Amino acid sequence: MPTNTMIPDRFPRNSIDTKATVPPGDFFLPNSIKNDRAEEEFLQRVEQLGRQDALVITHDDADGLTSGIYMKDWFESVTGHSAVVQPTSYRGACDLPTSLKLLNDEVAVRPGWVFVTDLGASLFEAAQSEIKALYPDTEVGWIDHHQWSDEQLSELRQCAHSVIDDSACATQLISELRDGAHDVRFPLESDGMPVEQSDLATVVNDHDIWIKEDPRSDRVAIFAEYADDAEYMSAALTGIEMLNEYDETIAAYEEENNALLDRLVETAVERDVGGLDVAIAYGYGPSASAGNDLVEEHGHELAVVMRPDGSVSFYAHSSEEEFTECHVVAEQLGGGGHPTAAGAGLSLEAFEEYVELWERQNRPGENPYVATIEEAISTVVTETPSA
Ligand SMILES: [Mn+2]
Repeated sequence: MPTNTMIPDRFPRNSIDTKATVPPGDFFLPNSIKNDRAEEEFLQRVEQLGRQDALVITHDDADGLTSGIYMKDWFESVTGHSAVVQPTSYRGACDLPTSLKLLNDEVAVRPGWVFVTDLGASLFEAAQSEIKALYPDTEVGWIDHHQWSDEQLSELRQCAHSVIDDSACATQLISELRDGAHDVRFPLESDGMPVEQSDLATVVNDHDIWIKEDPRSDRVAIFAEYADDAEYMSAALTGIEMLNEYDETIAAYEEENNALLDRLVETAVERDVGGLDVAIAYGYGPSASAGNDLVEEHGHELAVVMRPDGSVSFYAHSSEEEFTECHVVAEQLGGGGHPTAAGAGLSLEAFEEYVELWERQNRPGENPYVATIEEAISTVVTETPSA
């Protein structure tokens, strides 16, 4: 099957409108092909490693990519051996459990170390049997800052060296460990984090744990989101200097992000659903920022952002003084979340269904899924007597 050439001219992706409404090329590939490709790439990466080397598996956001590349840098500088980084998403192709299974089943020479950074307890549960099967050939070190239950932590400690601490993001935890400034001991010598990297770690932390005091943190996040993983990681290795060196690249990504944001907010339609003032936006882009603008600045009680891939997000005022049932609406559609931010996925079963949606791109009011979403909202609104 042809790969990139299978996207016809009918689906260009070269303007803000098309970037907002046309899914990226590989959206049209069957999952089985996406999975095979990701697994093949993973195996090629890991086959370069010897017994003394390390594999780092991490999340693919700013904190994940930065912590992954800093873990590699730390390991390589204190051991003199090599490490490779495998960025993954929670539900994407070749996720953590799949990667570890491949390592157990398909790789002839397994690396002596696997480090996992910025990935949470749900993945540990899914990968636990593979982690146990790696030992004693391979040892595992896990650094994370998400919520873990006591039971999960005690299971983790039985099969891995763990640093689970919610006081700072994963990148910042690695910075502290490498500086010898963390209470927990990790089985790698603390040789001192390069200052430039510590400075970037502070900015990543500001973003990742929502301190949001440093104006540079949004630039870092946008760079991580829009650049290729490899490009971002090689830039992050230079530390805070990255923001100067890549100033123009980041500015271009920011411009695109802002244009996508404006488009989402400007094309949103207003609906009254069971007495609730709802704004419905359609398109790819920074959906949390768009949702935030629609409720906080434009005064809607609930913002709905639908994407061409069938995913949909709900946002309400963070003050929790108005609508606080976003998670209940999302649950009606098979998703979930929090009272003021939640998400779900509508199933686009056929290609035709997608095209139908795409052709109505600039008219969210006519979108065939709006009725489904409004129904979910109105069920919740009628069940909840207003305060
Ligand atoms: Mn993180």
